[in-house]
Amino acid sequence: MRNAKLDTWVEEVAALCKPDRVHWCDGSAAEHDEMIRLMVHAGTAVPLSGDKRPDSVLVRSHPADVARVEDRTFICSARPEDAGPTNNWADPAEMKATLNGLFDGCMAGRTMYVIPYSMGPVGSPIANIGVEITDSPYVVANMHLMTRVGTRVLEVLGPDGEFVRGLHSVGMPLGPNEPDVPWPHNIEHKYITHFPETREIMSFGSGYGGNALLGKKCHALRIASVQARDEGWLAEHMLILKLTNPEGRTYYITGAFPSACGKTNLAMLEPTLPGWKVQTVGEDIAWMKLGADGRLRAINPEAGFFGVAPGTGMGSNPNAMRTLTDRAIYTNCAITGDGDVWWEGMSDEPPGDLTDWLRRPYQGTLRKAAHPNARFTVAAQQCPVIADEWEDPAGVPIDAILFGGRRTNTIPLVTEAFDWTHGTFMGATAGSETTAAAVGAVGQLRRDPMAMLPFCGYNMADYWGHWLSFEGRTETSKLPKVFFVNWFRKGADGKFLWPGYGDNSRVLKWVTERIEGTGQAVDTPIGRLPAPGALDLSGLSLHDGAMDQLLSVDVDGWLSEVALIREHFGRFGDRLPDAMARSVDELEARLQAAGVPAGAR
Ligand code: O2Y
Ligand code: MN
Repeated sequence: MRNAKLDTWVEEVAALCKPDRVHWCDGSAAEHDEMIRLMVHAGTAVPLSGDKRPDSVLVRSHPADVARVEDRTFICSARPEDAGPTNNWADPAEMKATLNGLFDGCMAGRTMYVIPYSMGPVGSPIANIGVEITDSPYVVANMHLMTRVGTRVLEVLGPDGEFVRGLHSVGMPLGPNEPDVPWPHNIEHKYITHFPETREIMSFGSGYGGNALLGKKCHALRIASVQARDEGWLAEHMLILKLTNPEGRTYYITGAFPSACGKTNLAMLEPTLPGWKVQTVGEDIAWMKLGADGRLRAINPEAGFFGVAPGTGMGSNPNAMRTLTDRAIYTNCAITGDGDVWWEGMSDEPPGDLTDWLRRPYQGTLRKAAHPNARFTVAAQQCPVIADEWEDPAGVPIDAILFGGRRTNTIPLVTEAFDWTHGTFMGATAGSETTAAAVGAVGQLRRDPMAMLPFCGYNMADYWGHWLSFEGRTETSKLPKVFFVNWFRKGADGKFLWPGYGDNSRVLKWVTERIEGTGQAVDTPIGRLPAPGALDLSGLSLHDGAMDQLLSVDVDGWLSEVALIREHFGRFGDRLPDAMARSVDELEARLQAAGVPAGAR
């Protein structure tokens, strides 16, 4: 039975975009192979060596289309105040008029692909269906890996089911007999637009990553965050990991870290602590709903990883490397003379005979071989540490939530929140130094609340209110414990104080001990820090004084932080929840009390 609303929409889009043909995707292996063949034929992709990377290709994008474009990303809610000060707002009617002009005839000379996909296991009560229409075989091939595509989705959708509508075009129509270019995009016009009230996405002009694979950031975060607010659940920029201790007790932990801050590494971590095991449920997005038992249960709505390649190696993330055996799409990596890919961090020394991502002979460290936002796309099922329950339609019960950021100073290695409101405050005030995942300056401190700054589809102050509301939706004791972690603190010599990677398991161990009530902590003005000796540092040699710096409260640094938090909160005016305003006052009062010598109090 066909879905009438879908059929009508596809007809309308075809009439507007005027493609040469329309193809309904079935998600089959044959269809995937055909997309790869088309990309190779067009010069978009090159096949990699069958010995080294079987069934894999390298794609190189246009150098002007390499990352998410936040300044071209819009939330087109009916009222500007519903988008809030952290989003670019545009009037929905005006934006539709602009886009209809751009989309008119934009697929001439191309095939229009209709991709029915499920975010989450097909038919799961937590899953959600979307349909992306695109003119890019690269998008189809990536959506095959990142979501569940095909006929089964249409069956679940049924004749009158609802779906998120995503329309995407590279924005480069072809005239009769005009040859295509390897990476079609529109240099002049780029728009990544969201219409939260009508659950629509329209993306024009970019073929890259989160701008074009509409199931990911656009649907699973920006639109889903609005659905979650309306329906009482959470759509978050979070990894989900399963942690097993040496006694066999398991814990599920989510972690919200800004883009390219090591979520994939943490989700696949190899603990240095003997007997501990980490398995992956998700590495970028979590949807969490309250279960019948009152606990938050999370699913990973995605089916694959679109991971940052540079920095990924056997040292930093061996399980990601073991996932990349075959059937992967690499984007903007360097290629070796014998048909393998390479990027900075894959090995200490670059291989000889290397061609950089811009197709130039590699000339040493002056220029990067791979683009800093180079990516791999691969099915999650190939990950050797994927948890058995990663596709459980009921989700996994969450014991702890970690917030984090890339902070070279002030923020300790790990801090436990006093309670849910304080945890929400920690998330709301998270800051991080920017990375290459989005176009713009790298290394600047910006507030990135809950790592959702670029992904929250509505007013961030209302979003904090939504987080706070969970205390009233279930028993407080059933909510996950909240922690703030910072792996990136540096000493006076500019070197990292904490080794990170597998040694982060030491912090995870303390988190589980706090859940069990056995881990020792000290109350400080900023939250609960591990008591001296409470973190398991066995077998680890750190610089003298490193732990003192990692686990102490820099009162002056924190008072400066309070001033920055007030500035940050000031942007939201009277929309800021009272509990957040109170939390900053209370933090400041605790810091002032701590900074004053006892006799003077
Ligand atoms: O879409 C891109 O070009 C990179 S952004 C990205 C991709 C995968 C996972 N997360 C992100 C992010 O920015 O958080
Ligand atoms: Mn992400």
